[in-house]
Amino acid sequence: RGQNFGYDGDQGPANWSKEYHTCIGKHQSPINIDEHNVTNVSLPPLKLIGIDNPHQSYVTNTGHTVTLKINESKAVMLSGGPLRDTYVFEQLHFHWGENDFEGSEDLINNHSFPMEMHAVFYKEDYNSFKEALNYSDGLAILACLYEVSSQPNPTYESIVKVLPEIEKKDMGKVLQEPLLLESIFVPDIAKMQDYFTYSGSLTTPPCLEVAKWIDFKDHQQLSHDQLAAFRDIRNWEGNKLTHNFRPVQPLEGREVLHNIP
Ligand code: SG7
Ligand code: ZN
Repeated sequence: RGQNFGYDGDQGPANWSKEYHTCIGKHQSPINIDEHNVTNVSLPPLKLIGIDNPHQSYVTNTGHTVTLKINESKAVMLSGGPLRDTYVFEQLHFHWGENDFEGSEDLINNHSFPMEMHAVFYKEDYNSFKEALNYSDGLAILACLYEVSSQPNPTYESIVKVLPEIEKKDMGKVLQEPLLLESIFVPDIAKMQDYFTYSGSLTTPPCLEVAKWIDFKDHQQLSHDQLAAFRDIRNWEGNKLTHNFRPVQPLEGREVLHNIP
């Protein structure tokens, strides 16, 4: 028991609930967001603080994804929008597919994107990420979708370049230059108030239903080669981690809000 879930066959998403009963809840993620079936709203401004100055960053191969953490605690915080409280940045990570036509977890009008980033925040009042997992309002997760571009995205080069050095599970590396998270979190800060939001779960076991999802409508770009570099890292079994996205889950009557800036 523990970290031995995968994305194929016996260990794949269809079998997660055998070991993790919480993966068959009624508020699971990811979902398909049907743009013709969202409720347009005008929420208070979403506030992201601490992303306009560079942070020393540490990138790790977890065997299920690549995560990025910063070394200061409570330096990056999220509040406003659909959130009642303040949330502290924990880590960000990526989901991708084996080709440029799939890989995102949430879909937009049933369309897949080649990659999706999740920036995970926990509610400050709960004092730690682990403790926050016990509460239905424990996490807020920012999601950003990627498209394929012909040119490499220079912002991501520092991350892409260390991937071969963290090829195996539990390998980690400090990025050479401090990273400006603003450029990683949001494609265009001027468009960050345009997003979808809904209540859901972690997209990996134990699939806890503790997250408010906030999906930016704007997309970022990565080149084919940059995307391909992620597919070359190895998973917890030592095989290539060619894909790590969970398929969409039933909406079960949940409402998806679209914030109009
Ligand atoms: C990724 O997604 C990792 C996990 C994360 C999981 O596999 O980022 O985190 C770590 C530290 O390995 O699990 C409990 C947790 O955050 C699910 O997160 S997600 O719902 O945002 N995809
Ligand atoms: Zn994720």
